[in-house]
Amino acid sequence: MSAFTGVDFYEIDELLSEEERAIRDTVREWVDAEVTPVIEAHYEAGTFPIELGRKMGELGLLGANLDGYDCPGLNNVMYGLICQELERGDSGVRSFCSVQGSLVMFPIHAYGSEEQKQKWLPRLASGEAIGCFGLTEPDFGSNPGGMITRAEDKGSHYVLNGAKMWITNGTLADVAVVWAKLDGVVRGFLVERGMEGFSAPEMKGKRSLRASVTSELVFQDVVIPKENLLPGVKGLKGPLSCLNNARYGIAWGALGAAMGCYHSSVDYSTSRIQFDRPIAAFQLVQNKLAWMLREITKGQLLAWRLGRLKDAGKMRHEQVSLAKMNNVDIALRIARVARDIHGANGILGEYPIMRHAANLESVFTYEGTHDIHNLVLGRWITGIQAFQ
Ligand code: TGC
Ligand code: FAD
Repeated sequence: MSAFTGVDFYEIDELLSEEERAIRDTVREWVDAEVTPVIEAHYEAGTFPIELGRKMGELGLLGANLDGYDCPGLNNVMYGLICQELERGDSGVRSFCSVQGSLVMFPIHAYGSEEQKQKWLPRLASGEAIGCFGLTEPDFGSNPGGMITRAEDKGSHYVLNGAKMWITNGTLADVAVVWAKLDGVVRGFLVERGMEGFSAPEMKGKRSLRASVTSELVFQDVVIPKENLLPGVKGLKGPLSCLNNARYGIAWGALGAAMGCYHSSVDYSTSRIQFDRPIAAFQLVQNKLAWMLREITKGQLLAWRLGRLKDAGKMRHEQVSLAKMNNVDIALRIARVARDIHGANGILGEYPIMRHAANLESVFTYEGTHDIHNLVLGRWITGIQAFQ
């Protein structure tokens, strides 16, 4: 395949600073050099390329938009561009970065005690430690407010009981940010690897996000020291505020997967000959390519504007919902059209198409399903919640 040089029909590069472009290009080169050559084998084997996690730390990609505690302190557009390039490699690689930075480091940074920040943030930023985020339960996915995982205050410590499911990086994690009810109120707890009664078995049999570890978290009378409670937040807005950051990154990341599919489709269709002509010469194929470019361009403008709003401190969570929902939706549809353009070859692991398509099925569901985001927008438009 030809080298990927970006998709920039609307000269969006002009809207980026020199530093933003430089960071994107560095990550792009790294993905081409170190992710693309190994990712298909990991996908096939159902393993996460753990060494890439550490490298992401070395490159300053973990917690990239956080300040202090050895975090890189980049702006949110830079963080978005990082997610875009990582997900062009694989959604599982971007997931690792999203979970570590937005779902583990962010809540410790925003809601943790000084001791918690000192203990965890530098190690998480370097990739020396891995984190996970436990919100979803077997019976509470879209409706996390119904969670049954409970902490009891025993005076000198808490005792945690319950289970989480579908937790990215769970089995690998040194620290789990676990959301549980304490006296009926959702609170965040730092559960550490090795605590008695805590286990994190890996979930097997996924046909999507195979180059990512997904786990259950099981808590049986786990003794949690008092200092492991996140002191700075109470209620469901704690985990939901973390999700805003991760969903923001996904809005950019999905564009990367879409760009990978588009790039492969242009390459393939200009070289594949049928009826004595490259298939790109047929109007129907051109229509598909033009549609892909149209949707990617619109998605880029959404993500860029959202990033500027976030950097200005003006981003509303409903705006994140719109961008996550739209960009994942178009990426998934682009992956399906790309599979069509590649004909039978489109089902082979030699091309990234099926991997992206299968991954995006998870991305469509996690971090709020497509329809949950529709309902968030519906509530913003009408003032009426239609969740229940
Ligand atoms: P609701 O009454 O709307 O809100 C409860 C409190 O939270 C506040 N709030 C938010 N705060 C910050 N950001 C947001 N996005 C917020 N949305 C709501 C709200 O103001 C309220 O605050 P307060 O002070 O009044 O208490 O809550 P609800 O129970 O009606 O639920 C709303 C709903 C359905 C939108 C929410 O539960 C939801 O988003 N559900 C989807 C669950 C979800 O996204 N789970 C993701 C799990 S993590 C994951 O998937 C990681 S994948 C990792 C990877 O990348 O690999
Ligand atoms: P459900 O909530 O059961 O939804 C099923 C269907 O019903 C969907 O189409 C949904 O849109 C629809 N639906 C639900 N409620 C309504 C309603 N009120 N109105 C209309 N339609 C509705 N979670 C974590 O906490 N941490 C993680 O790290 C994490 N990683 C994940 C990794 C992977 C690979 C996957 C697949 C999931 C991960 N999740 C994680 C869980 C993810 O967030 C949930 O799967 C997601 O929130 C949806 O929950 P559910 O799967 O239980 O689906």
